[in-house]
Amino acid sequence: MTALAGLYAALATPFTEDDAIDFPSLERLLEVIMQQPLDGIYVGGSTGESLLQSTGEREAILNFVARRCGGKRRLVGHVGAISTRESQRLAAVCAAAGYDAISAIPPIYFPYQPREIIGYYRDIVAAAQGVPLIVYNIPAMSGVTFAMDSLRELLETPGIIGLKQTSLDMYQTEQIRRRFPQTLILNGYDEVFLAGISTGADGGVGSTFNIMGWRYRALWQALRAGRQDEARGLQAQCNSVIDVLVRASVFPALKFILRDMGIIASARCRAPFAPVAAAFHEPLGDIARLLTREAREQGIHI
Ligand code: MN9
Repeated sequence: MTALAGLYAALATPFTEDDAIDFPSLERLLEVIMQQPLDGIYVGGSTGESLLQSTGEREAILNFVARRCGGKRRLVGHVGAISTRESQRLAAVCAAAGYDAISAIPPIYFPYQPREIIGYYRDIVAAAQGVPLIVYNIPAMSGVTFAMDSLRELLETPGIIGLKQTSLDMYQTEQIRRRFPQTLILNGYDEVFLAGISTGADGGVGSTFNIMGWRYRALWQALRAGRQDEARGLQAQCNSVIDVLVRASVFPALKFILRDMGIIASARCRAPFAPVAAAFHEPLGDIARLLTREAREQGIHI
C-alpha cells in the first residue's frame, strides 16, 4: 500500500502553563512541520500525549490539524483509546474531517484475548466510514505482543492497510514484510529508521521528525541511491540527539527543544510527566541551537 508510504511527523501537543491545549503554539508547530520535507502528520499518538487528554480535547486537536493542513499534507489520526466506543467516536471525527487514514494502539490495561483485540480493530474499522486503518504495534508501551497469526487476521481484514511498527525487533519487521508484501509498514522508532527502511518499511512516523525532519529525508534519499555510508552517518547524527532525549525523557525533552527553538511557548507535558531535570538543560539547549542553525540553512523560517 504505497499510497501512504512516506515520512510523518508524530505531532506533539503544546500545552499552556495552566495545562490547556496551546492552539497558537500548535499552529506555529504545524507551520514549521509543513516547511520540512515531510509527507504527512500523525496526529494524537504517543508523542501527542493523547492518552492524557479528554476525548473532547482529542477531537479538537484532530479537527484543528485537519483545518490547517488538510489537502496540504497526508493526515493520519490516532484514535486508540481505553474503550472501543471512544475509539469509534474519534474514528468518526477523523472521517468527517477528511483524514487519509486512522491508526490505533491495541486496547490497553485489561488482559484481552486475541479475539477481543481483533474485534476492537474490526469495530473501529466499522465506524471509520471507509477511512483505512493502520494498526499501531508498540509492544513496549501497550503490553500487547501480536503473534503472527493475529497479525495475519488483522492484516487480512478489509479496511486495515498496515502497521506502524514501533519495535526494535527487526526480525519481526522483516517477517511482516516477507509474509505481507502488500501491507504498509511505517517504522516507529526513529533511532532505527535506517534499519527499518532497510528491512522493508515504507517510511516512518517520528517524534524527532518535528525537529529534524530534513535529516531523515536526506537519509532515505541516500539509502535509495545506494550511499550506505552517508545514510549511516545521518542516522548517527540523528541518534546523537535521540540519545539525549531518551536519557532525559523523550516527550518533555522534545518540547524543551521546541521551546528553545522558539516554536512553542512552553515545554510543559501533562502530568504525570515531569519537566526535564536540570542536568539536561544545557545539552538540550545545545541541540536546540544546532537544529535551529540547520533548519535555517534548509530555508525553514524559525
Ligand atoms: O511515534 C515515536 N514513538 C514513541 C514515534 O514515542 C513511542 C518515536 O519517534 C520515538 O519517540 C523516538 C524516540 O524513542 O524514536
